[in-house]
Amino acid sequence: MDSLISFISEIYKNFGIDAANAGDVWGIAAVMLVTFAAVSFLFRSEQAPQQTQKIQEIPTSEAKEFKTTIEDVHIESSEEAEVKPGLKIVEPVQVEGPTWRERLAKGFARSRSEVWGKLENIFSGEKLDDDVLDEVEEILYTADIGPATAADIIDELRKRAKEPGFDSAQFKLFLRDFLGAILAGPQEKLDPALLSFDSAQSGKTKVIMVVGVNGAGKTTTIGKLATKLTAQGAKVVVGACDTFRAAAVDQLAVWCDRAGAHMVRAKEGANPSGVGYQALEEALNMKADYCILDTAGRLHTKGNLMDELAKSKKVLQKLDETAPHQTLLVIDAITGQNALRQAEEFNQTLGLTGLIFTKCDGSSKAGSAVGIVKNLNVPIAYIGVGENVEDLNHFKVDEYLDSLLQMS
Ligand SMILES: Nc1nc2c(ncn2[C@@H]2O[C@H](COP(=O)(O)OP(=O)(O)OP(=O)(O)O)[C@@H](O)[C@H]2O)c(=O)[nH]1
Ligand SMILES: [Mg+2]
Repeated sequence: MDSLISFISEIYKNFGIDAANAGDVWGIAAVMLVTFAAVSFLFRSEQAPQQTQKIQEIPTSEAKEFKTTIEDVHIESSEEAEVKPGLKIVEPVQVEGPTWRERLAKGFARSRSEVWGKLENIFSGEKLDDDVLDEVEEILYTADIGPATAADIIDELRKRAKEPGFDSAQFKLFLRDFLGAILAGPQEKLDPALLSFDSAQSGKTKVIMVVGVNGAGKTTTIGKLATKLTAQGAKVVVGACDTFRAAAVDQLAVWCDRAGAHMVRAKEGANPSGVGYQALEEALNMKADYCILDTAGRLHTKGNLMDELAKSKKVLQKLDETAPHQTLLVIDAITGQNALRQAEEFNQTLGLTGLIFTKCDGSSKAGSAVGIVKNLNVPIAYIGVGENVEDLNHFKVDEYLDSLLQMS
């Protein structure tokens, strides 16, 4: 033992440490051991984030067959979600901000100034003769309500113009009633569970498949929707089926993290239907109230988007033959009349149960909702007027028309 102590003392001396007796030798050794343990603990903590990011950094590969994809799917709890540098995420606003009515009015400002307000100006002080009616018709076309609806309005206006005292206020009331009649019918088909969560009615997992062309606002809307539903006490699972680019999945992860929703994600390039299947399986195991699926707006393969979405729907039915219970099409209001063609295609392939109009704030085309609802006979579930959680709300016909026509 003595020779061991003198051997260690010699080593200490080489480092300039003077250990006079056996107590000093063991004391110094103990201090060194504790220091080493603390340094290695700190070092490991710094490494940890890089390890959890690994799964997101696997490069895109060819799309794999459904079976293999299931194995690729990585279940990620909201706590694991991370923000990648450069990712643009808008901070949610505080509830004390503007009311929904104020947001809607602000959102429709462009539609009013560029379209609906002009109608009022043209009409005021003028007789509703053929020239004025031509002008009204021209403006209605720019409102994107659809040529057939615009023509119907003009036909009706010709009759009403002959009525004594038909002034601009009556004209606005007429427009509100006319457009309201088109929108109200399909709204009756809307499932109330889409609008708010009722814990007394919970029991079966509701599967909501969200579709739309790229950039329409699917991911943002799902983030807002998940936030609203979890705030009402619902258990929500979100499936990141858009495996086209990693940034899209990261964007969703941030929303889910904030919402307290459970997210199911896969490696970039994995098969979307596999992710949907795994998300629903996880939602059923967790007895979640909602399973919301964020789908791709375009594919990384040359495959057809509609075929892929139809396949995803079929795969879900292996777990629940009634799924998806809602297939919601997100439409960017800026798209105007082109949105009708898109909506028809999605409806034909998937049988849409609802529409979500986004970006009504950045566009003068908020009227396009009328043409699409009329043609598809599908209700509008939600309307978006900005990038924050509070900028999404249930669609209500009266609110929409009052804001658009500045009725109150
Ligand atoms: N002004 C405004 N911007 C919105 C609204 N909804 C979404 N956005 C923005 O539109 C952009 C595209 O939204 P995403 O949610 O990524 O669209 P996406 O359909 O998921 O797009 P892909 O994943 O590429 O298919 C984002 O910058 C959103 O912040 C809205 O109601 N108003
Ligand atoms: Mg997206």
